[in-house]
Amino acid sequence: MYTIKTFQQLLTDKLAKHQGTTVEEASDKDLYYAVASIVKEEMNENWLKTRQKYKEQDERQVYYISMEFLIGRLMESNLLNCGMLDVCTDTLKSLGRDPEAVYNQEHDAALGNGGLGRLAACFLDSIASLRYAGHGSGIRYRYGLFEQRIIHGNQVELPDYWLKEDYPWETRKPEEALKVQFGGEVHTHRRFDGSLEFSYNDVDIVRAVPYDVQVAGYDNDVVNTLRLWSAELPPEDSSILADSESKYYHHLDHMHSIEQISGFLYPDDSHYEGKELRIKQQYFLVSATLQNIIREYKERHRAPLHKLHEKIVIQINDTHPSLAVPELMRILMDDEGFSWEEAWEVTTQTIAYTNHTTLSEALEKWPVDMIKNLLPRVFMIIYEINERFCKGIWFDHPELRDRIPEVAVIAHDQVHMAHLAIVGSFSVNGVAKLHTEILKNKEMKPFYDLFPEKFNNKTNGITHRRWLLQVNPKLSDVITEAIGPQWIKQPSKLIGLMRYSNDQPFLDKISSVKQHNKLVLAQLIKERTGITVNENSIFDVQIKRLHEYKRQLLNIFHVIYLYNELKDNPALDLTPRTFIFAAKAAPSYHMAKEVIKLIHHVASVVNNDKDIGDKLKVIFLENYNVSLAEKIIPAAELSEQISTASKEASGTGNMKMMMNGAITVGTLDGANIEIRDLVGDPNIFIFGLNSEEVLDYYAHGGYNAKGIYHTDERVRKIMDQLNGGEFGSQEIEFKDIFYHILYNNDPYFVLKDFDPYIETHELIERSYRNQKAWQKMSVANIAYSGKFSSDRTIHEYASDIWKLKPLK
Ligand code: 26W
Repeated sequence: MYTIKTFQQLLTDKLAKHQGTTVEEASDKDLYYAVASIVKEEMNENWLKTRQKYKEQDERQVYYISMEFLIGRLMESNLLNCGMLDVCTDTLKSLGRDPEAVYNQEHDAALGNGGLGRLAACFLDSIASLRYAGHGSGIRYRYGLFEQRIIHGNQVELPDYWLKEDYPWETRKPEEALKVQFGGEVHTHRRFDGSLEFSYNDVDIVRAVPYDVQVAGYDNDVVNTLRLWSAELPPEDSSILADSESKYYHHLDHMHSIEQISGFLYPDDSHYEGKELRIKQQYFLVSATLQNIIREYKERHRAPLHKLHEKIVIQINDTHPSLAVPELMRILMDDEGFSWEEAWEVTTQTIAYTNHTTLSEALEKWPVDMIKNLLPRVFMIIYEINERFCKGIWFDHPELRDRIPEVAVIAHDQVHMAHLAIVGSFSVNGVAKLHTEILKNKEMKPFYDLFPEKFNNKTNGITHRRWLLQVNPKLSDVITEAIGPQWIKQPSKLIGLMRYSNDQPFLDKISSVKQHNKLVLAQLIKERTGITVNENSIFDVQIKRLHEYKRQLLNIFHVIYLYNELKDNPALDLTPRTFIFAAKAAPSYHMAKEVIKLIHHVASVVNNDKDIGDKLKVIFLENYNVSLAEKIIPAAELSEQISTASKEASGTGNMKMMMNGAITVGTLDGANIEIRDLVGDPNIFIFGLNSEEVLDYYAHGGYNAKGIYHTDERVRKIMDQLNGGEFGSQEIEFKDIFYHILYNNDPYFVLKDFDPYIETHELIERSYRNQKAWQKMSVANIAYSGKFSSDRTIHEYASDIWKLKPLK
């Protein structure tokens, strides 16, 4: 392994050879590229070896298809997994350079919206670290998730052109490009043997070019691949000689529309929109991935494709890649000569589906005409899948006949992607216990009645390597000092920390690490916002996408309530608080943007009120992304997980903050329930309606938001302040929020949960005053967080769904 001396030498050579510069002259960017090139070379050899081993051992492999991989920066995680993080950091320091400034040169790769995309990235890390043969497959969007700026409290979106500088972690593989077909007309011919043949007229051909990103396992020499597809004009089309201006422009237009397919990531994860470009992206990803899988299978095996499912399993991340079902059918039948029955057998034993949301407005349904025009052959297959499925129910389950419209793949001129995914796969999983139960007993009940064996739960997880070891080195050291380093490979060992929950010197270390991390965050806040926060205040953190169901509004109502209390009674003995928010709203999500604006306006009133001083501060950090999360999470003391019960499928930020010693204040929703089951009620603050109560209100009514407005003075005051423009100016009022809550009857139960939320925060306040008790709670949370490592999750996927054995 490297020493500072040998690493220095390497770096010097790299700088000289590649950039023609010296350590002294080099910019941070030069150093960044030089280090990246060292790491990439280090991984290359193992990359090759890993592929060879997979070939030799010929075990089952998984392909994880996802429209999103929110990988963030890769420099530190690659260095860490290759065992070079410390030596690299020390070397840079020894050269008088700031390692963080060098690492920060990397543009945060935001090829995802939030939870679902970050989960995919954590899974890749765990798959490689556990030595599984797993490949990620996604899209190389030229523009990632928009960059958020706040102007006068309003979110504005800037394009995220993350590829404007060389991306050192990718390798373009043009020789492995494939073709994906869109549009055209299908003609059916009958062959002599009676089988059908399909030919096409006037199709548009798109070239799918893979860019491979290495995924290094932790300290195990495994390097897997994340393959990202880019859409290009096929070379034979680009040599067209235009003999007129209009032809030339038409040609450019055509090229542009093809390149658009991998042009940008759709930034909306709340409301499904039937945009044609989006379905093009989905089919592009799925078709390229499946052709690639079949090609690799043929290279590796002499066995016929009838055994595909014995060697390959495909996990689809939500319904976004659910065209994998008809596309695999198409390839097997049209290209490989399978009968329908044979193709169906293989397809439904190969594909497994993960559901990430039960919000009806996010469920994908595509207009039949759109799919028919864009993917005529695929549509024929979907049509046939639907026919056979519905007929099957009619004849085999007469008791379910009147539920056919509810479960049909095609109904009311729409293709229901979740239904397609369930019917076409052998496994359907939710992402936390409660979520899976809601799928089985409510959202997807008729399917559960039909195929109970398909349904299973896989509670989410996060990679503790990035989210603890990498982002919180000081805490990691304290942990290792106490229980040894085994937790790094076996995170369940963190439970050993419970032995120290009465050990005052240990508790002191934990709390001084937190204090240090708070100071670092306070500095960042100062740099980015100009606001000085009290580093002895409670750091109360809510960081996640902005959604009504996540209820940032409830949090800001609490802030307003405290502000009002302090104004009424300046002598109130209150432990100072810093409320930290970060959140992006989907560009078209009006209510979410109103909440961002409200947070800013409340912040400017509270932060500038001399009576309040540093008792309350409200901080909104703009442009929330993976790198910002890495800076906030180690400093969090309170983790706000306050979704309307039943709405948050799992949550993963809750796990990240718990692992870094924050205490959760939350509803009984998603994985919060499993966190509580582990740490026990004394180590978590649970409040509010539970999912049964919420679902019962939705089903039977009985909730009256106006009633609360009229009876609870605190609520009425806050609402009237919004309506009266007290947190704005004459032009800026928050009437939309006011009317939405009162006249749409507060669909997310903000007012209903207000009182228990306030009461719980009062309890939190009292608990925080007993620092020793708080530290013990913090340790319990870290100790029990091992279960939420994505290593555990991936073990479960590998043993229950994928049936994979680790590489020897
Ligand atoms: C229609 C476009 C669209 C795009 C993305 C709809 C929905 C999505 C995702 C399903 C949203 C998402 O990220 N869901 C989150 O997935 C996480 C990982 O499983 C869970 O932890 C979160 O609770 C869930 O909201």
